[in-house]
Amino acid sequence: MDWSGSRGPMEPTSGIGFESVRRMTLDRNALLQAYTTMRRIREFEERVNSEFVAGHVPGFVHLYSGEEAIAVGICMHLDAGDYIGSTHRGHGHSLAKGCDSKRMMLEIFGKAEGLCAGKGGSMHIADLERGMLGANAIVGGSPPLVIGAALTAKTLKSDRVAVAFTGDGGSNQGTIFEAMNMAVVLQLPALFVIENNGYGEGTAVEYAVGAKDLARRAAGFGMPAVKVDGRDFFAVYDAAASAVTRARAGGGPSSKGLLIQAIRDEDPVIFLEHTKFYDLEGEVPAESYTVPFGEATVLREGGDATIVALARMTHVALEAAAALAEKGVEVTVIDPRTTSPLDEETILESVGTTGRLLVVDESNPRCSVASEIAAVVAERGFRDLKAPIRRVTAPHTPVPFSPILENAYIPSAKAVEAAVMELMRTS
Ligand SMILES: Cc1ncc(C[n+]2csc(CCOP(=O)(O)OP(=O)(O)O)c2C)c(N)n1
Ligand SMILES: [Mg+2]
Repeated sequence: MDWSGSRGPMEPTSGIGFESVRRMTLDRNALLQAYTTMRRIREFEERVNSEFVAGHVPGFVHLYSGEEAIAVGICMHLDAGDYIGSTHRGHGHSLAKGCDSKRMMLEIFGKAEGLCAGKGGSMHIADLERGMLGANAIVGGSPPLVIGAALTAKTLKSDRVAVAFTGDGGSNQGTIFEAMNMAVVLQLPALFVIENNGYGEGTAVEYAVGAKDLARRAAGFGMPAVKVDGRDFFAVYDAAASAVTRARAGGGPSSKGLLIQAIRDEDPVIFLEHTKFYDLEGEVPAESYTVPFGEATVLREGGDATIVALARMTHVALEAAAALAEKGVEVTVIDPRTTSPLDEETILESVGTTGRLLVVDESNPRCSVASEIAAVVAERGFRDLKAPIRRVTAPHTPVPFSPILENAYIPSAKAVEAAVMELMRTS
């Protein structure tokens, strides 16, 4: 939310939006809710202020007067289970999120019946039952907490979102940069609301922000941002509608295939990522999709031999298969995709047709997946075999350091091709 732009921070907004067609999207009840919540925040704080001035309130208080439309415009899109993290100016956020005003006031007075048993006061009001993770005396404190909540929401596969409120001054803290980056990288259902009231204590935003435009910073993290007049409830409400919907739907780049399946699985999953895949490019569906565990994929079909290849070795096997085809030898290439569970049936079915099996694995041969697959076929498909099972693996030695030796160590397409030819000869 930004007050900067053509108008000065404190100039009144013209056409504040009440005649706007946007108004039509809210029914009477919603309009009343918006108005009464903003009004409740203002009156609550007027009382806090008079009590503070009279010396009745321990500690310090920061008021949210004039910013009510932000908290209410955002929080009207949130459900009880959604999370918010607030600033040192947290009364408005708390009330907009549904915290009990009486228990908030008791907290501000340091009473045992307060929301935090009177231990926190104004700058530490929290109500976990309402998803209010807390006001923060530490400027820039809420974004890291909020992405933790967003990560919880994502891990639990809930559709909850988490909103971090921060001031313009707070937006210069390293914590928010780290949180924004992590939110994009981990695809978290998080929303960052920068309440730009023109000043961080006595320092003008024009002085303190190198980029001049706070909203444009978001592009550097790969996240969309909008800038709206934070005094215009309707503008905030509209902007929040699409932002919250996007966060709830988990917008942005996402994990796909086996990785997302692994993340969603209830059991612990070991996901082995081959760094040599990082350079590979290929077409993938735009939307997120899953690949079930225990379902092999047949990458190429041929009747002479079956190659079961693991991970990057699928590419090596396909290269060998193309070379073999030129020699008139047609092979099936199977990628099991997962080794536990292992799709034994697809492998056995293919071996039933070809009668020959070569397993290609980049690991060492002893106690390996290649040996396991060989054993499964020996046990369950022995009668189909026309030739002894073969394996092409790394040697039974540690990985050599020298790049030349390492290249020789990793199974090559040539080695795979030679092994298939050997299979053809021995049958
Ligand atoms: C880490 C940290 N540094 C400094 C302070 C002192 N401090 C309290 S409020 C404030 C200004 C915050 O400005 P902004 O984020 O724009 O919030 P506003 O008060 O304008 O709503 C500062 C620097 C603090 N509380 N925490
Ligand atoms: Mg400020």
